[in-house]
Amino acid sequence: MHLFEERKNQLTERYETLLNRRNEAVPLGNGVYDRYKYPVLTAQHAPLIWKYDYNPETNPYFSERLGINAILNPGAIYLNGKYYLVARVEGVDRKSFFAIAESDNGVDGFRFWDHPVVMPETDVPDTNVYDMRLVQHEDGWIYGLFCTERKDPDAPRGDLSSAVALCGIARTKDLVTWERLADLKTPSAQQRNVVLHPEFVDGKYAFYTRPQDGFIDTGSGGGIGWGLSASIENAVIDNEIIIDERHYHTIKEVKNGQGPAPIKTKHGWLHIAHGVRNTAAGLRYVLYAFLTDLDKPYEATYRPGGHLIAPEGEERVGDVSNVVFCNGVIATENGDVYIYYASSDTRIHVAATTVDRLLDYVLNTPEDAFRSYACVAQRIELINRNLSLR
Ligand code: M1P
Repeated sequence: MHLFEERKNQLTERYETLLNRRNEAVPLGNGVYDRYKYPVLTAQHAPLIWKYDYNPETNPYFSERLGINAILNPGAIYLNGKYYLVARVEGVDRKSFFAIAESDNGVDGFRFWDHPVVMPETDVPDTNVYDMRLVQHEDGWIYGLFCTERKDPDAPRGDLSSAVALCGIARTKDLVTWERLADLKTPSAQQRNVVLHPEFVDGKYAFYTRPQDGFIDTGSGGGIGWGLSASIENAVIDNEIIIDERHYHTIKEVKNGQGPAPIKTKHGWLHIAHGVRNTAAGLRYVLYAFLTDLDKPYEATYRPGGHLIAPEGEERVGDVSNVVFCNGVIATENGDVYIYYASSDTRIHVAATTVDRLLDYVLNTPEDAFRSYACVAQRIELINRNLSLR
């Protein structure tokens, strides 16, 4: 057989085997959630027609023409009985774009649509777009909020790294056609990890923000912010407050950011966020959870201490190692929850749980005690209660 045909057939067979692989929950987790054995999306899940030229005349070796480097940080939504991920797909040219993969059960069988999302630009073209948060808003639209990154126009000559990160906003009814709205304006010079709250608050659109001084460093501020805007077409936040601050010697010492839009529960809004601390090996990103008041989503009511999910095993290694990051979660009508998280900016995993299990976690996990002595007292209190029960 001709080399072209042989490679095409073998690669197609390997691709279909990967997509048809069943996933399985890893037994005996921590009781809060169950990790799954295999990532749900990796660079190898990118369709072959995205990468190879299928014409033997112009591609006799059946070689990749447009490679894919990583698939990470997906927004997530459950529509008409299907699970959709709007993944961040990063080409070998470093540019990210959005593409939609769908599954019937949320834990395996994710298959990309043939075409990536065509995200319209504003008058100021995006250099890179990534990390979409999908929100089914009560106004009837599905919104996608994402980071739009452009070269810093004030960077000194020769500085080719300084960038400006802002929140791009687009909306859709079907995930196919997207209407781009104006970028969010806030008092902060830079924004990442901006999320739209699913309901109006005081009759306005409500946003979780993450103000920062520089592109990488949050600078003197940071924390998860909050602000309201009367308009979504030209969204402007005049007053930005911090609702979840960074804290010395915690998992969110260096920076933090809202994950997906919060899940509405009978006890309040359930949030998943990421916290970052510095180590000798570089930044370490973990996920944490907290609960806010149903009527005042900007007021925290429960803050379990420590991380909810930290990178483990192969999750610890990738393009940006020691990172887990979540901007997509699905809560179904029957209370099942699927947390989609990327590891080390390379691949996407799922952890399965329920609203009840997450509520049990946030309501009953002690807050961070902030000092070793106080943490020992917390643990001794647990041990003593257990000694009388075992
Ligand atoms: O590399 C880890 C993450 O870094 C950024 O997140 P943050 O702004 O909170 O530091 C983002 O670029 C994110 O995409 C990335 O996963």
